[in-house]
Amino acid sequence: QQLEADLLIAIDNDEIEVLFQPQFDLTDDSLTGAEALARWRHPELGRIGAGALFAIAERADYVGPLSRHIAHKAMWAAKEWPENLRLSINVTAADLAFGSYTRQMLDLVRESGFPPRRLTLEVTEQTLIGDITLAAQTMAEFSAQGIRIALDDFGAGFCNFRYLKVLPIHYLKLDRSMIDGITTDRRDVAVLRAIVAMARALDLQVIAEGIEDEGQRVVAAREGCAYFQGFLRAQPMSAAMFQKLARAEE
Ligand code: G
Ligand code: G
Ligand code: MN
Ligand code: NA
Repeated sequence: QQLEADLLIAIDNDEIEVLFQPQFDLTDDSLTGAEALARWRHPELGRIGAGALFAIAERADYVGPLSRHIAHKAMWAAKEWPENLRLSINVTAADLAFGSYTRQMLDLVRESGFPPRRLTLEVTEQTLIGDITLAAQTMAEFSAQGIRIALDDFGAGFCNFRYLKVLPIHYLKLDRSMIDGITTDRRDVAVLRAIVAMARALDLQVIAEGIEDEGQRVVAAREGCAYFQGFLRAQPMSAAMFQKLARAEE
């Protein structure tokens, strides 16, 4: 297909864009870092989102190079940030299953000079379907270098609570669908409360994703979530815009 062929030259043509969505502390509203989100600026089709981009990459057998390119761009941007800020990068199933992924990521980290202790890898449950022992091993190798792991989109799929027991993770990132109803439905608050209690017992910090209004921010803070990300405060933005925001918040 044409798109797959286009993708093979997209990196060289610098068509892969990495945006940054700010993340904030729920106790004092301070900026804590950003999640890197990829888009493809296709010369004819315009902007292609990350979901479609990775589906095309999968078909082109090009997930590895694409992921490394995104991680490289994100880390080179992030090393200019104030040193209290963290960078989150998304990880796919194909990444984790790839034998030399850990070594290649750690090489990228070293080359970029971005401190590994300020890096978080966001892993979805869907990513973990397959060899859970291998995933745990890979994560432990990252952990040993100071890199933290977030379980992303938590609550969106089949929550396998066993993951929480066997994986060396630091953050639970609640899916937007877990947040949507917390100002309107008592059951949503009950579920949130139970998850935060469980997270606390497991020494995990909770990140609330998709906070769109002040009411949701207040409830998430009151219920003990540690961090949030959402359109209430900021959309994904260019590296230059994020850099400006970070300087202004310093
Ligand atoms: O920002 P957007 O709505 O396009 O994101 C859609 C999904 O794609 C999100 O779940 C996000 O985690 C994922 N995603 C965005 N950027 C990347 C990336 O660089 N790598 C991977 N593996 N997934 C990404
Ligand atoms: O699943 P993951 O956390 O990687 O997904 C990030 C995606 O969620 C991005 O595409 C981002 O644009 C989107 N997102 C972030 N905050 C909000 C929000 O407040 N509302 C909505 N609708 N989407 C959001
Ligand atoms: Mn994510
Ligand atoms: Na995700």
